Amino acid sequence: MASLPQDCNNGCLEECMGEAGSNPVMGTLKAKDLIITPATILKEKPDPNSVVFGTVFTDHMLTIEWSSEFGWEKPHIKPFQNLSLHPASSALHYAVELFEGMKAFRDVDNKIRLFRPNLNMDRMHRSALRATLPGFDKEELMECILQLVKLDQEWVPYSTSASLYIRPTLIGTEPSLGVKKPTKAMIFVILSPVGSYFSKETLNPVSLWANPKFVRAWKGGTGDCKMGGNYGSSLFAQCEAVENGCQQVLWLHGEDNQITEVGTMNLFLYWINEDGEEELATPPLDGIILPGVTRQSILDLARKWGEFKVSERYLTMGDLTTALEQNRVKEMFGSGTACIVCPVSDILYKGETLHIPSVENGTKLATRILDKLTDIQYGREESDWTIILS
Ligand SMILES: *Cc1c(COP(=O)(O)O)cnc(C)c1O
Ligand SMILES: *[C@@H]1O[C@H](CO)[C@@H](O)[C@H](O)[C@H]1NC(C)=O
Ligand SMILES: CC(=O)N[C@H]1CO[C@H](CO)[C@@H](O)[C@@H]1O
Repeated sequence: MASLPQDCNNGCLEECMGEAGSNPVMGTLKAKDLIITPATILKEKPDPNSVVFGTVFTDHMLTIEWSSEFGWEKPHIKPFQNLSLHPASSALHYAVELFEGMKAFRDVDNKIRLFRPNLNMDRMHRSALRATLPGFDKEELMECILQLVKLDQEWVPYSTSASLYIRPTLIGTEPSLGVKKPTKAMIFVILSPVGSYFSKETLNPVSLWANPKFVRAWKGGTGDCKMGGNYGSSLFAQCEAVENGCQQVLWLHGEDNQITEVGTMNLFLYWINEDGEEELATPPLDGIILPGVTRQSILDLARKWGEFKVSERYLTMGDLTTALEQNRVKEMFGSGTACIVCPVSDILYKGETLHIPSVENGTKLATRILDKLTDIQYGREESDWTIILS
């Protein structure tokens, strides 16, 4: 730390206290100011089920520049192109950066839907403030994103197993090596067609590697924000998981080895709890858990069903091993936008493989959730959780 140049004795405190982007005389983000420069050459659209996740992009992108001096500039939809950045840009040095992940779905009548995008905008705004990046009008950004998807609507796969992944990003572009709140920033949004995660009939289960020597997030940290640094620093553990024959990391926390998340997914345990109650449990949002839109949707659904207890509670490796010994575990699964639900089959922990009987128990709950959420996303069921592109 000592070697990093610090600017905090020349007015940083004052600067950090100001509410970024809130000065009414400065430019505010407005969708009606959109400048659209259409691409002249359109790319060939691939078969979404044969592309590797996140490697193919559509014809257009959205960019919006910000400075503390002028606020938000006019949003611009333009041909997909490389960014030109100052090499000192703070996103590149200090990970002053955050992102979102959401999807657009095409139904059998060719209507295009987004799933609870307001929750992504809320989370993006929270991440921005935590990263000292500028705030923005969430509805206006949403409208700009809708216009981008509309322009590239032919890229939303004609398939109810594929979708168009939307990646909003906000980066600090401060052209300075000083570790400080950026006075320049940029939002950009890119789109990528993605295939189905599963071959539908079978929910492929994953094996997990649980080793308390790595920690994903801690109280007071940034694990509850989708900030880029959280993910770059998780790759080393992910590589060890693979070296140990597992597919993903089960992130543990604390002396009691609390179960927190799996890879970049939230985690659910469906079991008979210590008190003999049928329960769907997921760790509480105490600052170390990323508040997933899928997580929230699963909690909302299960509470509405009212068929079993639904809890946001701590779960430790000890709780899990005892429950496994006593045959009380029904299913365990991860949740996220990419796969919706992803059953867990095994956990490698302290040199032993714990088998989770998700598949033996029919992945009944995971399958029910998957069916329900995909019915909503692909318009087989009308829901106020989706917005339709007009
Ligand atoms: C994005 C993410 C999730 C899942 O969030 P969704 O909004 O459901 O896609 C869960 N955990 C982590 C660490 C994530 O980055
Ligand atoms: C972007 O930059 C890379 C690396 O220089 C280059 O290979 C690629 O062709 C560029 N892409 C576009 C769309 O200009
Ligand atoms: C709680 C529950 O239903 N557990 C069952 C899950 O599957 C295993 C293996 O088939 C059974 O032994 C459990 O009873």
